[in-house]
Amino acid sequence: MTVPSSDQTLPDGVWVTTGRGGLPVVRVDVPACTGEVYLHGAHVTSWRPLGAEVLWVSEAAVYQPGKAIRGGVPICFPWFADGPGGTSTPAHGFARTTEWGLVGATTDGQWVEVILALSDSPATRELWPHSFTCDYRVRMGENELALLLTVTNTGDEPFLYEEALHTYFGVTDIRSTQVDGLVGASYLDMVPGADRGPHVLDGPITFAGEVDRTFQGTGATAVIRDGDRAVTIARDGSDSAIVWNPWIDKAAAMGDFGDDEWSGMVCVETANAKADALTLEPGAQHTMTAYISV
Ligand code: TA6
Repeated sequence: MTVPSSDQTLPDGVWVTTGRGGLPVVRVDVPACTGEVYLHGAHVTSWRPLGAEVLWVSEAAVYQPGKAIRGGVPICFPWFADGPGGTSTPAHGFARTTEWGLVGATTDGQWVEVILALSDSPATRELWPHSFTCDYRVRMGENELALLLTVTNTGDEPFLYEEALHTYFGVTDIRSTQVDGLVGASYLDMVPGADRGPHVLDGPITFAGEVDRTFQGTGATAVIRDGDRAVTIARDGSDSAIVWNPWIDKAAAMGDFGDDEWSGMVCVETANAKADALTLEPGAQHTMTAYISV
């Protein structure tokens, strides 16, 4: 369990405590918002601007080492799904199931920024033989949650990687939800048995079954329309977006996803995946940012 040293000074409204499953969690409680980030996976599990939760976490989520928390913002790194070659495990990489270090937190009285870091270790090098650091800044405010993931190649060989902020959003009912902003973008249909494509999106994304689309080559801003609510996901340094709802059967097949929870969530993910995978030269770094606003 990596918690700040005793002399770590955290600003008022930010503290480390023991969360679900006995895992260390950074809690934020300032006038603008409350929120929480588990050190496990640097996993944001709550952002409540003015008391209203924006993220979704399954009631059946498991909080234990080695298991990704179902919901919030899992960090997929250094690959997405089963990776560029289709053979990488664990699914979505190891960052979301590794404990990150808490570097510190700052505040300007309105927003709070929590900074976490991950670097290579014998365990990560077993899975992915490269030296790296990840710096993750979680900036929570009244109107925006900004997530900034910076990857640095600290080795002496170039490496190729994928990354995603696999964000789960709560919605009233997926059957009356739509995702705007990606019209005209090219996507791969990843639903098992579907024509993979690529396809070009010709209208808003609506949901009447499992949807699993990996958009490529687009930095367009997506908007989740949930009744009179709109949640905007703007991206910087991201050329992929993934939109996912498991629908009934896939939800029932996941042990950490309630059978009836499928209608209350949608993933709109900020990523660089598949054809948008990145190559970093030694010493180079890249930052991908999601700006989530309500
Ligand atoms: O982002 C969509 C996706 O790749 C889906 O295919 C589904 O597998 C989802 O991620 C969840 O993956 P997980 O490994 O967290 O169960």
